[in-house]
Amino acid sequence: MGFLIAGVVGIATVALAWLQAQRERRIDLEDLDRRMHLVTHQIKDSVHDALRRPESGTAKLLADQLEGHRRLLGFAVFGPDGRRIASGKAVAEFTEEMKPALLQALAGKSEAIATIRAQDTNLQVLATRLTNEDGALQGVLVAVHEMSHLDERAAMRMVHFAYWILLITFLLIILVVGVTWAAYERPLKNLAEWMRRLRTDNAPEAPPTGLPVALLASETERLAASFRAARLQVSTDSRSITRDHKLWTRERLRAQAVDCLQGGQLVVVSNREPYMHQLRDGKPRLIVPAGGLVTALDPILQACGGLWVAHGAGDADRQTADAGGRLTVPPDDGRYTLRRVWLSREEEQGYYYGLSNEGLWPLCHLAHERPTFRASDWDHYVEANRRFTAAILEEIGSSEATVLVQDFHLALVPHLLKLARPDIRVGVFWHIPWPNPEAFRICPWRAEILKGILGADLVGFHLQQYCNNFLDTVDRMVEARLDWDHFAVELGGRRSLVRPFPISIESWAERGVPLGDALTRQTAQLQERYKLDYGPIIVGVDRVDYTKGLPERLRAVGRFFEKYPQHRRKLTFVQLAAPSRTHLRRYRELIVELESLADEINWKFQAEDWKPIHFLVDHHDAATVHAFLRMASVCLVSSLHDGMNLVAKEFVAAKPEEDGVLVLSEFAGAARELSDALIINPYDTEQFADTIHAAVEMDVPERRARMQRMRQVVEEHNVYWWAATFLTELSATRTSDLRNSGQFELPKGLKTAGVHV
Ligand code: ADQ
Repeated sequence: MGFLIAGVVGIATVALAWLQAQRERRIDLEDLDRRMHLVTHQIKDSVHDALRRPESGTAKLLADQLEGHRRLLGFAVFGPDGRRIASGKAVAEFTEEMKPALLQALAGKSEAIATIRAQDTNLQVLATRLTNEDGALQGVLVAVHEMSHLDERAAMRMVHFAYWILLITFLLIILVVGVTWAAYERPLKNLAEWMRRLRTDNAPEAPPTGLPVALLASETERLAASFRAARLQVSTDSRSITRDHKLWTRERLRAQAVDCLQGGQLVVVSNREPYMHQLRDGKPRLIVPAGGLVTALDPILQACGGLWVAHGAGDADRQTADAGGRLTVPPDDGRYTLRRVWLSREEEQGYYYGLSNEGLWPLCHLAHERPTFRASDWDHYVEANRRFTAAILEEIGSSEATVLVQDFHLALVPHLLKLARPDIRVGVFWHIPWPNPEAFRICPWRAEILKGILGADLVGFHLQQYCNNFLDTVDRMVEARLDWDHFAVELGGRRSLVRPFPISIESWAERGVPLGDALTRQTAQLQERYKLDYGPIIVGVDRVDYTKGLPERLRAVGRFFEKYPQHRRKLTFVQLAAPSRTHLRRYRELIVELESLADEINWKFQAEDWKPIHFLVDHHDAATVHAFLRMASVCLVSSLHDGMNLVAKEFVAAKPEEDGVLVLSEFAGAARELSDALIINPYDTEQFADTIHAAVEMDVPERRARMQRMRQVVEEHNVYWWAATFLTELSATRTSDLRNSGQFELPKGLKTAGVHV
């Protein structure tokens, strides 16, 4: 770079100096012309007179007058026929050089001037035509001037100018560097020093002022706030877990919950119910719906007791609940109450399939699926949120309660609850990512949704990054006061804290799946049923959803068998795929696409009765999911975008023998915690296939070391830890009266009167 700048400055300097020298040479030439004209004019009359005499007398008569002085070499006089009549001594030898100008004058030009190269020098020749009164040609007077001094002077000037330009450039550079140093270097040094002190915990609250770039100043403030929040979080975590070295269990959570609830009731509200009844052969059959939310929250209510309010979506749900829609669950071991909310087909279509799954789901997941927003869906969404709120209020009556609102289906519930009961504590947990403000702003009801969520005292996301995105979104779309230092929002006199709570799972033993001999028997049955007798298996377990990267996964598995043929007939990939949201065309099409992709790959590589891919579309029970995870030597999680992804943690939890390799998408929240997984970009088929190969080939000590570290993370940060930290943080928030603030409006189309208090 330095050479380039020096080169450019050098070329520019030479060019400028040359131009300036040429300009001055032109001026010198004009000056020389003027002088030659003058001296020519002075002797012109004498030459006229002399030419009037006989030719032999002319030279004599002019004699010394034709001699030059210094650089004027002298004159020559020619007759009308071009013959030289007389000349000074010094010009006699330049007759040839005078010819071009002389011929022009003889041809009729009153004055002809020419610059001629002669021997070692340049000559300027001026030929003046002399005529008598009748205009008849008498002769030509030629003046010759030596001009080498002009060239010398031009060269000297060029060097001179070059020096000047270099000097000025040098001074300018010093000036620019000086000014830049004053404007940037010092403030940036202050910033670096402040950052160093921030890291070592001694920094003053505010970052240094006077930063040269405004954007840098505001980003610095946010960075400092995130840093402080993260440190606060780490210190809270280390206080709660490492100090007493005790793992979080159901019992410990129960004790913590009693403390936090202070006699109040614990209420969970979500769209999905933890226990659903479906008609099978005319009889109600119990189903635990597949999904991360149920996996995480059911153990908590089982531990603490309380109430779960959810949509009764099963076709046998009404006949298995009482008149109020209530039943105790789990059905064989009643630990808490499930209150089912009834929605009509039309409401379910608009609120659940429409706004929630075709609008908010793609809006929050950056998986290249365009969200669809319909005004009628929004109306149903508002109405359904009102219904859920009414059910909660009816259940809690006038008692104290802590309500945990779950997920994007119920964004308005926190606000509606606080309108009716400002005294209850409300926390909301958003199970999916929160996108950046640019992505979120396309939602037509963005302000209503944000205000709805901000009814909660505590807003939880899986990752700090989602918290940052949420606060940025609030900052740009709602008239609220942001407290970046404490990660809080103040709106209409209320305060909501925004915090990361990475969700997790309970152990498989606590989920009551078969272990020991029962598991061995179950594994043998599955192997026989699916003909899995060709060595180890690789597994995937997912709801069929376009965010989970399933086509990308199948393509990578196909490429793996193509690129590494040595693994054919020695490994089998099993995908457990739970149909999900099949009412929506996009989801139905995805199942068809996946089945045909699996068929294509199987057709290409299958040999004898070995099939590379087993694509098992079903909602499998927890025992089956566990058995497959336990059997597998490798688990593939390839989400294109995922809030957390519990399957990754379930696989780790299913490996007490500490063997097995997790291949995990960098776009799943779980990748932040499980850094010992092999991290992939699911869009990069080649890298994905190579990583499967690396996972299969990994040596035992490395597999164990990685798995050990991941198991420690999952054991320590289990779902009880998640619930305990959420409840503890929520119980520490102050509730305030929202109704009195007067600034908090109802979402469009909603009347408080509709909420039964
Ligand atoms: P989901 O997208 O539903 O949840 P995920 O975290 O992948 O997310 O959990 C799926 C659950 O369903 C797991 O417990 C898994 O075992 C189970 N499951 C999957 N396929 C199954 C099958 N075929 N049969 C039976 N069970 C199956 C949302 C967010 C996630 C977030 C969770 C929890 O999208 O990012 O991790 O909530 O917050």
